[in-house]
Amino acid sequence: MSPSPSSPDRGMLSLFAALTAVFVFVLGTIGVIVVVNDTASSSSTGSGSSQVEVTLSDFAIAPKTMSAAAGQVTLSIKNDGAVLHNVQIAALGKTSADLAPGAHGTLDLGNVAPGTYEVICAVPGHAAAGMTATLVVGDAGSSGASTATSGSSAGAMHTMAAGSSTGGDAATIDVNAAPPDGFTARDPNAPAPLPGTVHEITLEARETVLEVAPGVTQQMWTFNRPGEEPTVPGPILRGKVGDTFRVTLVNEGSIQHSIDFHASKVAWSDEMRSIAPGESLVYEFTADYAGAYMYHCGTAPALHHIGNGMYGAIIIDPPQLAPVDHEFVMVQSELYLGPEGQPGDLTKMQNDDWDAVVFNGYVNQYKFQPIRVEPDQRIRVWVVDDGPSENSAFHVVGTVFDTVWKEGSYLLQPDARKGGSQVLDLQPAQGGFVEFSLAEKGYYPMVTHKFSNVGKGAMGLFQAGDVAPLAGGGGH
Ligand SMILES: [Cu+2]
Repeated sequence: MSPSPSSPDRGMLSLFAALTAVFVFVLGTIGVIVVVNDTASSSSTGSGSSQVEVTLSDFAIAPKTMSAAAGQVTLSIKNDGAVLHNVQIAALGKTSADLAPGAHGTLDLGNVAPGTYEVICAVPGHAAAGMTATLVVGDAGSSGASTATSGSSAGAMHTMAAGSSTGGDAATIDVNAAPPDGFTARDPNAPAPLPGTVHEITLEARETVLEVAPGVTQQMWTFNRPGEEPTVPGPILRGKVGDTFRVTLVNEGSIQHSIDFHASKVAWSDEMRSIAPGESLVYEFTADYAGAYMYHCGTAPALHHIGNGMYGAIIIDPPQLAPVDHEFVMVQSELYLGPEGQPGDLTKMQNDDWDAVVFNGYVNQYKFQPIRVEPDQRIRVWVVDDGPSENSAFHVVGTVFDTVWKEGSYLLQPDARKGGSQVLDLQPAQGGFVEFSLAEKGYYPMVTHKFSNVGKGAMGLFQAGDVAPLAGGGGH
């Protein structure tokens, strides 16, 4: 097995940190805008030097307010957390190296003028999770240094969630905008089950700028097979009950990541541990249970890693799965936009304040490129709700499901009772499939029937037979 950066004890700390991050955030976040005293000369010397002890944890910086005399200032930093952290004072242009759990480091700030400076951990999401503090240099109060406290305004939070103090405003989605020329929707077809019974799979974790809606890009955190483009959701894996999956996760990113297959029974503190950039681990399990399962990164704050795209689906077919004409996969998830090209906004994730709900990672993509089938063909759609936080009421307008399989069990199959189903209801991390046919030529919208989300990107179309394109290149 590969190097283990976290012992079980640290893992437990990490879980606790993940579970409490939201509370830490609520109690601990103070946004401070730095305004350095204009009258203090940066060339002043001879004021002596000072060293400030700083302790990092998941997810706080202690002390919350630190002070130093004007002049040479050095931070002596210890990471008491279970994941990588650093220290950044953007107003001084200073960022420490990433410190591993248990590691010490120093950050030489140089000759610092009197003033009040915002201190954060610049690992994405960590500032929004609570890792902010204030450094007061000199007698800032009486020397005329001015400070401005922004409190917990949304704007300040957005900046912090991006892990940058130059982030700017969140990107916005125009749900009526058409994708750019050359746009290709993600292939909605379900892959065939992997051949054989032992599956050697490598997944790379990385941070990648992807388009998530027409004209809108975000730095998504992703899984991809080697040599393939990173996507959100990650690759759809598929096998049979009894198959062994031997997955090597390689962290090709710049922050820690991990993976958690809901189809497996393994120790959370071993296979699901977080690994640092450049590290890898092997996650092996036998799929003993049929299901349409979520997989995801669980690195704290897990909400940020999942909300930022680190999820996919692994399908373990039930025995005697009936033949159909088409099989598709829809992964429903939310988008919480940060500034253009930057990571999603953890504060929005904490508040269930999504900007979009999407099928297979892109706003309304199958509205603009309908999924082509023929009338009366038998269609199976696997649906997995990867959330992180919103449910799904999967519905196809203009048809009735005659087969529903949810969370490992058939809820409905064709028989003499002639039952029909209108919605596959899924909570976050649930999955299943529906089967149906489309009776006539035409277009059939696919939605989550939680209708507030339809206008936020959770809309696609099936096209049965040759029919004229809809006005505007899609449906309504
Ligand atoms: Cu991750």
